[in-house]
Amino acid sequence: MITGATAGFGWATAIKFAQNGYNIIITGRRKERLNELKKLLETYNIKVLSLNFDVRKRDEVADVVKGLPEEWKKIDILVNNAGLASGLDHIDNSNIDDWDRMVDTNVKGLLYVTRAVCPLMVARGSGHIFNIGSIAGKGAYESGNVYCATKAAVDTLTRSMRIDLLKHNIRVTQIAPGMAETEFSMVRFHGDAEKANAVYKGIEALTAEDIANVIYYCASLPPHVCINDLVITPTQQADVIYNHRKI
Ligand code: NDP
Ligand code: 8X3
Repeated sequence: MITGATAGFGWATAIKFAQNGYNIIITGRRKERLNELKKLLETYNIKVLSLNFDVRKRDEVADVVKGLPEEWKKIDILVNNAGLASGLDHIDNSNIDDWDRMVDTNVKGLLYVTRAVCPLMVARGSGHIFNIGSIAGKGAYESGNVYCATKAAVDTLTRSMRIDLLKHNIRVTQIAPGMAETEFSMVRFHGDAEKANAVYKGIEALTAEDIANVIYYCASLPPHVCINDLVITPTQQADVIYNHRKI
């Protein structure tokens, strides 16, 4: 089950797992994108269930998971990927709606989905949860304030979840990427393509496929091996502050 499969990492991850024979539950808010992805995934001869919901809607998340057909309740892998940055402004000048959007999606949404899916894994005594954090959760940068804080929350939640789920044989892995060229920056800058493109200028950024490959690698290790935390940046980026642009 992949949240936020309509673009970027989620989309690429769905394809990677489909290529390797997994049946997949894809989720997101944009229905047409889900329909398009479902058709594409089905070309790999797997089963696909498409669920159109917003991770911020607590009751809807619970109801959708509760209403899963029996055969789809055996979720082996949950990829908590749905998330976003909204705005890039100093703390004294930010749009509070942007803050709400990030906290509600990146932290509360991830929790709602986890709370709904986890008991299914606990009941079966196995499972693997991936939380998509960020290098923004490992260090703060100017104007990153609330986005960084939400990803720091994902970092801490991942560690705590791993402890809580230890006795249930559930692997919990955080993937913490650096700069990756997806729709992320277009969303962050509210559709301003010039600002979005400037983020990656002179940098060979990560691709969504790079992240999908890493997730698949972690998932395909033997069941007694759990990658706890994986930070991945482009070679031209050292951390949230230092990068080397070739311009
Ligand atoms: P994209 O914008 O390309 O994809 C984001 C996905 O999240 C979309 O499928 C979107 O679907 C979904 N989503 C957003 N809000 C909601 C919501 N409320 N309910 C359901 N789905 C939602 O970005 P990325 O693929 O780059 O981002 C994926 C994750 O990776 C995010 O958590 C992001 O913070 C993180 N990340 C990204 C990095 C980057 O540089 N790109 C680096 C580090 C981490 P829809 O709009 O259809 O609902
Ligand atoms: C996205 C990476 O550095 O733009 O999570 O915050 S960064």
